[in-house]
Amino acid sequence: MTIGREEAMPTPDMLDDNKEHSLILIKPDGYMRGLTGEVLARIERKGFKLVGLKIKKASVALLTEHYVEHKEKHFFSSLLEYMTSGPIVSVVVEGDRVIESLRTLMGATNPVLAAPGTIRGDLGRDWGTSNVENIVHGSDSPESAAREIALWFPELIED
Ligand code: D4T
Repeated sequence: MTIGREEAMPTPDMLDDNKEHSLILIKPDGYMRGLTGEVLARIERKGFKLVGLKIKKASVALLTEHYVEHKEKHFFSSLLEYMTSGPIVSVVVEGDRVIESLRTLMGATNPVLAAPGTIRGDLGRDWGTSNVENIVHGSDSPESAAREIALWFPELIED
């Protein structure tokens, strides 16, 4: 009997607690510019595994939770406007030291300052808008990753 690919590699229905995970978002500018494949390819070529993936327009409630640490900042309302301007691709990525590795791969927050070779450094720029359009988000610590994955992928988390 031939073993189908599905049988050989089942879709995860829960995350392995023993592995490190990061939540990546391809933000509306990245999605609308057709950079989803490029960003995912860079993550995969780096050697990490995609274990959750969806495309949706995020609600203000979800984004307010996601960016709760910035709620009082002057740029919060323009950040919400930018993040609701189109669909977002949310991704759970798995692998050793994935959080730190993906922060390095993404580059500095401001794409004007991000180093060449990074996602933001190679693909981002200033578009003359009031918000920083920087293509991707990546969790910045294990605590943030756990919180963010529970928000964007509650179905992958054990109760
Ligand atoms: P995210 O969280 O989106 O991966 O980005 P960073 O981790 O690199 O940066 P951040 O949390 O400091 O900022 C979150 C988000 O807010 C936007 N932003 C930030 C902005 O519009 N104006 C600003 O002055 C700053 C600091 C960009 C990213």
